[in-house]
Order: sequence, then structure tokens, then C-alpha cells
Amino acid sequence: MTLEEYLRDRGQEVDRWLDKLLPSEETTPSEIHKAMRYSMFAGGKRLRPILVVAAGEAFSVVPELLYPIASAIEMIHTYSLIHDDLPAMDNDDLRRGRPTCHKVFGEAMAILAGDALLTRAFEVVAKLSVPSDKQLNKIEIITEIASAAGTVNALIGGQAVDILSEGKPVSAETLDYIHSAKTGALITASVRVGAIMGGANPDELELITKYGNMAGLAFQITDDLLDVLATSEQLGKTAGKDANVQKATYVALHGIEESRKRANELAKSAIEAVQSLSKPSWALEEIAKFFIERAS
Ligand code: GRG
Repeated sequence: MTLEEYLRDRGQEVDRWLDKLLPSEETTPSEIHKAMRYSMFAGGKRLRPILVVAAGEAFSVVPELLYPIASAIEMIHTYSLIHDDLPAMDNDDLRRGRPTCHKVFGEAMAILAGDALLTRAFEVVAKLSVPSDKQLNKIEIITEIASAAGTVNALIGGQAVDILSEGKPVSAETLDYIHSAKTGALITASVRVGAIMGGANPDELELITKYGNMAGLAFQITDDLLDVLATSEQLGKTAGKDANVQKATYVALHGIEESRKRANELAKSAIEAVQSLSKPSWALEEIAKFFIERAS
């Protein structure tokens, strides 16, 4: 199987589960469910849920346990994008190649759609039926996802520092914090929850965490590069946005060549980390390469 086939296959399976796990558009109140589904099925790459699956597969976890957790992670990611696009945050009109949620459904519904996806994510994992020997793993996974979505070295913390830093000179240290919290935490949590469900031991979890941290940073540096080098059409979101709002980015701070070099080194180290696992890590290795080679 090529990586392209793998991403397509696992991505389609994630979509099937998401469709099952989200209330239908007809469910009352219909408008909020339409808004949630509008953003959810707008063509995201599904990289985080695919990471959950790839890590879980390396630890021989069955699909029925993996895909609901993968879907929950994608719900949280999509909530963060909806809220990030709001006028009070990044104020963006385009996401996943379509008008943003608030442009179509209004700000109030977009805020609620984000809130609802975040809440539904936890409901899905909490309700997941697992064998008795995996009950503790499930609680650990809920904790893991909550921490990654929170404020301490995590999604909301990273977003807060990012917003507070706009238009100000930002040190390399602060930028690393923004990247690892805003982007890295959820990516690292994605691989960790797959491995936790598979009963990874502390050494294995450390290697998986290393992979997540390094691949996550490589992903974000590539995102900064694409913001400068790709078009809005390629990206499905507004290109050149970072420079326009004087956002601190890896490229702004270190330049294009240094950024490319760093992303390459990080992807290589991420691959070495999972190779030391002595588990089938082909998909994780290929995904780390894809993170720095992607064009959107
Ligand atoms: C509002 C709490 C809160 C957080 C927002 C996600 C986010 C944090 C901001 C979006 C802007 C940004 C550049 C975030 C870094 C993470 C990132 C590159 C998100 C885009 O991820 P992709 O490329 O998107 O995987 P798709 O649409 O393919 O899922």
C-alpha cells in the first residue's frame, strides 16, 4: 500500500465514523447540527485521526476502539479551526476551501458549533464500550485529550499566547512554545492515545511522545512555509495571512532555508524514534515524511 492509499483508506473510514457519531442535520435543533457538519465535512486532511489509527495499529488495537477516539480528536481539531476563524480571533473567510462557519451560519452558531464539537468529543470517548482490562486506558485517554485541548502547554494556551503576541517582537523561545502548544499538543496526543489504547509501556510511550513532538513541530514549520510559498487555492485557506497580521512564524524568525532544514531534521528524528519501537511503524514513518512534503 502506498501512503496515498493509506491516507485515503483510513481518512474515508474516519469520515464514516464521524458521520455515525455526529447528530444528523435533521436532529433538532437542526441549524446547529448543520453548522457542525458543514465544518466537519468540508474536506479536512484528517491527519490527526489518521495518526491515532496509525499509532493504534502499530500496537494492534482493533478498529472499533480506535476510530471513535480518532473521531473525537478530529472533532476537537475542527472546533479549534471554527473558533480560530472567528472575527475575534483570526477573522478568516476561507477554511478547507469553503467560506468559514461563521460566514455561513453567523457568529453565534459558529461559536456554538465549536463548543458542541468539543463537548461531543468527550461524550464519544466516555461512552466508548471497552473490555474490562481497558477501562483504565480509556480514562487515561480522556485525561490525555482534555490536557491537550487545555491551557497548560496545550491548544488553548498556545492560541492565547499567539493572539497576545500579534504585532510584537517574539523570541524564538516564545515561538517554540506557541507551536508546541497550539499545534504540537494535539498531534502528540493523537499518537499517544492510540498507543495508550494498545497498552504501550512507559518506554514505548516515551518514544511515541518524541515522535509526536518532533513530527508536530515539523508539521507546523511546514505550515509556516506553506503560508509564504503556497496559494490560497492550494491551501483552502487564506495564504500570506501570517505576514499580513505580522504573526510570529518560524519562517519570519529563521528564514525559509533554515526552516526547511529544521523541518527535515525533525522529521528524520521523529522517524528514528518510532523505528526504535520494534513495532510495525511504516505508516507513522511515512506520515512524518508527508508532514514536510505536503503541498496543502
Ligand atoms: C481556538 C482554542 C483555539 C485554538 C485554535 C487550530 C488553531 C488553534 C489555529 C488555526 C491556525 C493554525 C495555523 C493552527 C496551527 C495548526 C494547524 C496547522 C491547523 C491546520 O491543520 P490541518 O492542515 O487542517 O491539518 P485540515 O483542515 O486539513 O484539518
